[in-house]
Formats: sequence, C-alpha cells, structure tokens
Amino acid sequence: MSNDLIDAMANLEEDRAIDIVRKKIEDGETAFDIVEQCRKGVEIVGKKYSEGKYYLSDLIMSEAIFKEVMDIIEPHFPKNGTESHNGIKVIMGTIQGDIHDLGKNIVIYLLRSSGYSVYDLGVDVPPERFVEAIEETGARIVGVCVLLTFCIGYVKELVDLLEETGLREKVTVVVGGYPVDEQVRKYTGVDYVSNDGVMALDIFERIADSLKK
Ligand code: B12
Repeated sequence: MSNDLIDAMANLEEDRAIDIVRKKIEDGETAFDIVEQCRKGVEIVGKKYSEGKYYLSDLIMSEAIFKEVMDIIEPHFPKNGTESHNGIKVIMGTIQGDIHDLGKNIVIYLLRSSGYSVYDLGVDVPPERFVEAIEETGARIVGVCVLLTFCIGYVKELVDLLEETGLREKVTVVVGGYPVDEQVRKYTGVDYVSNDGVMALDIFERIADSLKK
C-alpha cells in the first residue's frame, strides 16, 4: 500500500490529502483502498495524540480532513445493486459514551448503497435505545460502533439487555471500530466483530443470506 496519502493524513496536510485522493481516483484506485489509506493515516494521528505529540485540536482537524476526503470518495464506491437486500433492516449506532462516527457513517453508506434499510440512531446511544429501536422496526441485524475502550462495557450491557428482553435469539449483533477483536467478541457476547469496512460488508451479506433462508 502506498504511503503518500497515509502521510498526508497523518501530518494533517489537508490540501495535499485532497489532491492525492483526486489523483488516486483518476488513476482508478478503488474507493475501498483509498479509504483504508485515510483510516491508516488517522490511526497515526491517534497514536501521536496518545503519545502527547498531537493535541485534541489535531484530532478535530483529522476529523475535518477525513470528512472532506470522504465527500470526494463516496460517489466512487461500487453500487452493488439495491434489489437484493430490499426489506432487510439494520439498526446502527455508536454506543453510549462514544461520539466517534466516521467509521459508522462509512458502513451505513455502504449498506445503503447495497440496498439495506438502515436506521441510524446516531452517537452516544444507550443500550435501551437499541432495544427500543429493534422493537419499533422489527430489525434483525444490529450494528454497533465503538472506538473508546472504556465504552466496550456498554456493548456487553446491550447484549445482556437483549437476553433479558428475550430478543437475543432474534437479532444478530455486529460490532465494529478501531479496538474490536476476537477478545472483545468473546467478552461482549456479540456475534461478529470487524474493524474493516469491506469485511463488515461481507459479514452483513452473510447474515442477510442466512435471514433469507
Ligand atoms: C477522529 C477521531 C476523533 C474525532 C471523532 C470525529 C467523529 N465524528 O467520529 C474527535 C475529535 C471528536 C475525537 C474525540 C475523542 N477521541 Co478520538 N479519535 C479519532 C481518531 C484519530 C480517528 C477515528 C476515525 O474516525 N477513524 C477512521 C474510521 C474510518 O475508522 P474506524 O472508526 O475504525 O472505522 C472503520 C472500521 O473500524 C469499521 N467500523 C467502524 N464502525 C463500525 C460499525 C460496524 C457495525 C462495523 C461492522 C464496522 C465498523 O469500518 C470503518 C471503515 O473501515 C482515533 C484514532 C484511531 N486509531 O482510531 C481517535 C481515538 C479513537 N480517540 C481517542 C480519544 C481518547 C478521544 C477523546 C476521549 C479525546 C478527548 N480527550 O476528548 C474524545 C472522545 C469523545 C467521545 N466521547 O467519544 C482514542 C481512544 C483511546 C481508547 N483506548 O479508548 C483514540 C484511539 C486516539 C488515541 N490513540 O488515543 N476523536
């Protein structure tokens, strides 16, 4: 994977990042690859922040640049045909205490482009609100975004609440975000984890297929 875009994102070089993204699109690089390079760049921003080399204002700047480049990239995602998933409802939200939503919004964009009906609950969503939304919509897939490690406990609370309300068997829970891994899956009791947008789409695809059977 080339490094110029990762560097521009990591160094918060807005104009350079935009120029590189435009060039990569012209050169036919896929939207998925370009987003992944941008994600890697902001991952470095996060590292520099945790090392005290960047400030909160730099995190905010990285958000602004990411949003700008996404405006350029989004129309270039492949459209998978919106017919196949008609009627498949997905609830998405960022868990309680967490307001990170750039990744969630990418996944929502990809899902909607593939024909899913996505109910976006936004950010800082308490477990109870997820449950209400499942009851209101009848959705059988729930996507939860979490980036702050101290908020992972709320994902577990959500799964516990689904058990208590008798909904656990009816819904498949997918969790995504920077810190999620197999350990998080086991701890929270969710069905799938993904910290990659493309892999996320595959997971939703598999779940959707199993619901159609
Ligand atoms: C940008 C950013 C911000 C922005 C968020 C803007 C926004 N609208 O989202 C702002 C400036 C607001 C912010 C605030 C804070 N942040 Co911040 N932030 C980041 C940063 C640099 C990038 C995150 C990002 O958007 N990445 C790009 C997206 C595309 O990647 P992604 O989220 O991983 O999403 C991909 C996959 O994970 C997956 N995916 C995402 N969601 C979902 C959902 C589902 C269902 C599925 C299947 C897949 C999936 O698909 C996406 C596409 O590939 C990260 C660093 C990092 N390593 O992630 C820190 C980071 C997450 N932030 C951090 C911190 C500490 C904070 C603050 C507490 C700082 C503070 N002192 O106030 C606050 C928290 C506010 C809150 N209550 O949430 C820490 C968290 C540390 C930890 N261990 O918990 C990080 C890791 C930085 C660091 N290394 O210290 N932040």
